[in-house]
Amino acid sequence: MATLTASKKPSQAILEEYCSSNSNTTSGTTSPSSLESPTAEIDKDPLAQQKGVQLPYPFLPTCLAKHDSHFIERRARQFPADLKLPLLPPESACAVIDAQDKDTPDSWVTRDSRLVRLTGKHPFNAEARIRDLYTAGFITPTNLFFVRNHGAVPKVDFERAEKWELKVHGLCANPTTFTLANLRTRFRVVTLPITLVCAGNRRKEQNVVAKSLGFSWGAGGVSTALFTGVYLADLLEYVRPTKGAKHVVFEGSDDLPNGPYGTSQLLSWARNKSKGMMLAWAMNGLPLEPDHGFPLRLVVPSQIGGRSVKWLARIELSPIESQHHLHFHDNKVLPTTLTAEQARAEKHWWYDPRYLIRELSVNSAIAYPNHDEILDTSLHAPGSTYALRGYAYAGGGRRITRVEITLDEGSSWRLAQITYFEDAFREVEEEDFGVDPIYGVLGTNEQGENCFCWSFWECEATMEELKGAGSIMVRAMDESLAVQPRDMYWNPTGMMNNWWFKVCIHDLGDGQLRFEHPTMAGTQPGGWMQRLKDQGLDPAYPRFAKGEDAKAPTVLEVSRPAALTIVMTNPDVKRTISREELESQEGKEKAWFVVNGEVYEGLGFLEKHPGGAPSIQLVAGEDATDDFLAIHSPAAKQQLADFHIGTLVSSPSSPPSTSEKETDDLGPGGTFLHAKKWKKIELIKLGVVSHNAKIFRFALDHDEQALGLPTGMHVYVRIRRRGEGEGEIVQRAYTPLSDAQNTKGFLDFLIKIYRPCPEFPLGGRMSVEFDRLVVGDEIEVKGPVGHFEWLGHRTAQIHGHSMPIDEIGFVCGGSGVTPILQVVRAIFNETSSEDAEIPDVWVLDVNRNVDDILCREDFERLDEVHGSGRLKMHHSLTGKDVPNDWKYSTGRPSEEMLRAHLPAPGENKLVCICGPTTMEQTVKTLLSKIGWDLEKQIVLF
Ligand SMILES: Nc1nc2c(c(=O)[nH]1)N[C@H]1C(S)=C(S)[C@@H](COP(=O)(O)O)O[C@H]1N2
Ligand SMILES: [Mo]
Repeated sequence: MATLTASKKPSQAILEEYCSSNSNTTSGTTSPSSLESPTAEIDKDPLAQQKGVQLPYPFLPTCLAKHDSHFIERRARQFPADLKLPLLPPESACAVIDAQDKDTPDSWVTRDSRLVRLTGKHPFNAEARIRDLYTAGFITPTNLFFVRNHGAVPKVDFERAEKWELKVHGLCANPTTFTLANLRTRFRVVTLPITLVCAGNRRKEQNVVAKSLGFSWGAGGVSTALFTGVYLADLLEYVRPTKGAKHVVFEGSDDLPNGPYGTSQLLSWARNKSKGMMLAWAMNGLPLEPDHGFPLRLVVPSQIGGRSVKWLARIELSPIESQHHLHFHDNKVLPTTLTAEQARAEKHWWYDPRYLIRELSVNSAIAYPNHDEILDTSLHAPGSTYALRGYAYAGGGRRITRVEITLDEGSSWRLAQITYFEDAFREVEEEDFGVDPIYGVLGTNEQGENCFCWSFWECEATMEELKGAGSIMVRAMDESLAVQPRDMYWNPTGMMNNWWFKVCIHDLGDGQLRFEHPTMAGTQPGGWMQRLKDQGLDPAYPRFAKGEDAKAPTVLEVSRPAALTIVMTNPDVKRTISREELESQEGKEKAWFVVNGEVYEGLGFLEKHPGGAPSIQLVAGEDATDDFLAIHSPAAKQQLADFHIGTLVSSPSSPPSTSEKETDDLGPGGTFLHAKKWKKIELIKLGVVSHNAKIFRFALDHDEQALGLPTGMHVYVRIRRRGEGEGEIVQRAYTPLSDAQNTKGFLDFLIKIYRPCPEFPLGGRMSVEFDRLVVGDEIEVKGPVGHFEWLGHRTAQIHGHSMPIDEIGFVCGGSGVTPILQVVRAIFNETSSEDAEIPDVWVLDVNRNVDDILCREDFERLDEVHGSGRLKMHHSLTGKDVPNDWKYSTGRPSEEMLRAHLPAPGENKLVCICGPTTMEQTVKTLLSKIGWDLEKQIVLF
């Protein structure tokens, strides 16, 4: 990542600052050609060498290609006519930037104005009108292909694309970083037609029933393209996953508030070529457009679009699923019993693996007749028919085996004809297609009977039938006999909506019929659902039967839980309580606390409280409004009324105590930390370093404010637990990763996440809480704490006594490296002054696998810039996957290792240890054996 030429984006920049070592982990087993320039590989490209073929180099998306007119049309290479494959649509693009994109970060991306924007100007989320989509045919022209961007499009120009690196690492024997040219030349190039569908397709229908958490897709969140690239399975075979690898984690390079977009696949699925997962650089025979992931994306057929990571930069073989924010907080179908507000407030639902969406579900929609289409039956001869048409798709490679139409709301059905254009590709013989310079080979052989594309259906209805009907409804069935339901399964994210697609017919008289679709995409008005709702009817249970219109329609009872109005007081409670009473001995003993000006008694609930008694005792006699409201579910809030004992009244003698933030606000000159008071800090940025390490950036009070943390000291961090054990406070000392002396306005923590596992069922409780934080969340810090301080000028202070230091050794493990980095950085920073004298520094860093080593490059850089070899850095790996070219130690710290890689014991020498407790204890024992004075020369951080 460090080699990318584009301007650094914040989240990437955070990672680069600390973790660019990751980009160099290409191990020795990589073939040497990866070091050559990518252009050299293009020259060797067997495809490029075929004579007489014009390759689209520079391989640029239409959006970035040079052009002289305001309108560009490029046509991809068509397949030979005798293969009888569907024609590729012309790709056209307007060369002028849409006015709506002008003042956005996407002001360099050209877009087709026919796309309907669903989320205002930015980010860009758009779909084609269903009629445009359907008439464009089996293969959707790229410019009409739906777009789902969570943020700004990463700006990738030709230069950056040429140097694009796909880093593949983690639990594999041959971790490798690939350029695009590497992919093209090392693996077989394949092409497959694939339909992508956003899990939110048809969400507008759900949003009319009750607003979900997502924006309003119409039925156009689906499109099909020919994707060209290499099989993910081939790449996995090349890097050789090792024991323990269960998931393949993918990360894009977009810059989103909670870190880049990322998600994962089960390794067993990813390895299976018949599932068709590809790393693709081309779409419809031309380079991917920026909106679709230029220069490289993952394409996962038959699963929801959200799994097809765009702008793909990193793949990690991991023992656990993706830990990316959007892997958990997107693409879920949560139970219908939850309201959107509950889902937003109660985080644990999002971590329940049962609610993850993988494969698409069976779905269909109607394109003919269109919304507001008018059919004048009087112009048609009696007995003539209208062709109802639309699309149908299913997931998991399953074929659509049935599409049925009803004109009487499900009393009777008729079968539609289904056309599977995808079969044309399947029927082409491998030899007949050969190896195309652009498309490579057709992947349909490996695909077997799996279906990756939508099908089109058609069904005739006579004019008379349509005149006599109140509606047209369609449902499809797939080969597992799953069938679309009549009723909507409303859910908080509004995903996977697949109830029958229902079009209402209005008889306008004189033989004229007007058709009305359920909704119009985005904020466009129209559709029978909103119309019914406006009439006070429930759009989830419509009745269209002809003739029934005249009857007064019954208002159906809404079956969804209504948003709760929460009453947290007991109307019978009339007592008033003064602040003195609240803060009195009695108040403390009975655990009185205040929420919204009302006083509650916590005593009777101490034992039952899921967060344990201390969480209530901690706020005894205090105002707990913020904390209470922030961490409790609506259900818990409702319970509060039972504990209501009175209303707080303020007396003139006791001014309400001011909040911590105000009393501590020292202004830009003062430092942030307060030794006695907890101060809130807000998470403003989050970066994923690897499957078990993340960087969290928190804002201080002011941009120019320094933290106020002496070198070598720590801060206490406390977080209130959520989900299980809600409300309980977990607290631990941490050292920031950011340079505490020179960083202003924010601080970064690098947290190694210890998730629950069979050996440690609770995981690292603090790190688990960190893991759940999202941008905007607050935690609290207090400090500084610690008994060690580096004073500079070869002097340390230990328990208040200063001590001269000639040589200093550090032994660390995991994120124990961060306090050590603080001290080592401060030591080497002293060398910028002329007469600096610094001690010799030894660091021994013990980790399980190479990928677990944190801040490796920070140390290397310090050594390069300041140290002239005075930093003696050594590593040891305790895990089994030791790279072939590993030049350091293996195994847990031994006496021999400590002798070799730490200073010899003596006067003016010191060893600091920071890591997991068991490591600290072992090292301490060994050091005392070697002759170190445990009392005076060993510091445990
Ligand atoms: N890096 C990245 N990949 C991404 C997304 C994103 O926002 N960032 N959106 C996902 C979602 S939710 C969908 S539906 C598909 C949409 O792909 P498209 O925009 O090419 O149609 O991309 C997926 N891949
Ligand atoms: Mo999506």
